[in-house]
Amino acid sequence: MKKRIILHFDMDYFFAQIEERENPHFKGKPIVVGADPKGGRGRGVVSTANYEARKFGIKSGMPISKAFKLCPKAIFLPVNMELYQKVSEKIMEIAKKYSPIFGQISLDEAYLDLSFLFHDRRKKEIVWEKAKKLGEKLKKEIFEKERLICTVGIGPNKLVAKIATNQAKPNGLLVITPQKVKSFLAPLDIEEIPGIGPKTAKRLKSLGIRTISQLRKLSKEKLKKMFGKVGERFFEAARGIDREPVLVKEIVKSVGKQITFEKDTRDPKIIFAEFEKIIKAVFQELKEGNFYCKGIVVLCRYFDFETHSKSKTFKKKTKNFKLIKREAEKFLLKFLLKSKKPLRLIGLRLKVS
Ligand code: DCP
Ligand code: CA
Ligand code: CA
Repeated sequence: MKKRIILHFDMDYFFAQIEERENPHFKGKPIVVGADPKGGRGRGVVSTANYEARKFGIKSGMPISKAFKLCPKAIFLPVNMELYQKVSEKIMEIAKKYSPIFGQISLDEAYLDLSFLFHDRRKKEIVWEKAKKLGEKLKKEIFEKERLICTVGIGPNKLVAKIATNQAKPNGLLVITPQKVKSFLAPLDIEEIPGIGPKTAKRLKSLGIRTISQLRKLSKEKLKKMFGKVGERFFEAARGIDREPVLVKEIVKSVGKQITFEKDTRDPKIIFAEFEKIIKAVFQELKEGNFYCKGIVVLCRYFDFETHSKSKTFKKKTKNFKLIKREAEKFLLKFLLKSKKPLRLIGLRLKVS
């Protein structure tokens, strides 16, 4: 495979940082963006928190009631998605100019393939030095135009670039040249490898494997036996190998809404009435964005946090409210029939174009 240079960047504490920018008097104080904590009785979750709030142990995805317990004096703000989306678009417009091979993977992060730097036939070291300069320039431009900080990771592939970003957070820039890949990865926790979540990590840790260098002791066959096809990817990732190209394809756009019931419920009247409100709100967004709907995802969380989703892609993209509503309600009904457990949350997302 041809030698590559990949840059990855990710905005630091994205939603909370935008709120800090919009409200300078919040700076230096703990900020939590997410559901309404309702004095500790709120039932939603934390979207993100700034570093001051993280010092109290507050994290993305945590119940908002727990965040409130950890730091009641934090500033709790609702999610202003419209604003974050606008800011995201501006940032991506800036980043895109740095390479024709640009792949956005979420609101606040993207990869850039900088391999064109190799075309300039000078020494290899100079190429990596130039990549670093581009990374610095990107950070500077985002800060000057948007007043927001981010972290940049640069490496010979997406895997190493992304891990470099995570290691350099916040407001950092880390370049891992091919010669340094193995020693860079060696001491890191296995969970730094994308795809190794808490469950996989637990199985590996039961074998005494905590770091990436320890992971290298397992053969490809053993990993394949344990985890199937992804096991092979873990084997390669432990050695810093990753062949995934930067995909220029646009990220799937979607519009959606979810609600957490005030009280867990099985009452179909309440459930379908709330769902109808969700459908209407989401359909309104579809209209405002002048989008077509390509498919739907219905989400349901039972009282014990067990979460399921059902999705469907339409044969033809549509704007037909009745059709979308019927399909969405069918899925919701299936969830109600599948289990007798009360529901905590329901949601609907439309894939659009
Ligand atoms: N987000 C969310 N719910 C989650 C995780 C993230 O709503 N469970 C939102 C809020 C984040 C944004 O997505 O600001 C980007 O997610 P990141 O994982 O990149 O986290 P942050 O940007 O907040 O922090 P970091 O500085 O660690 O990247
Ligand atoms: Ca981020
Ligand atoms: Ca991110």
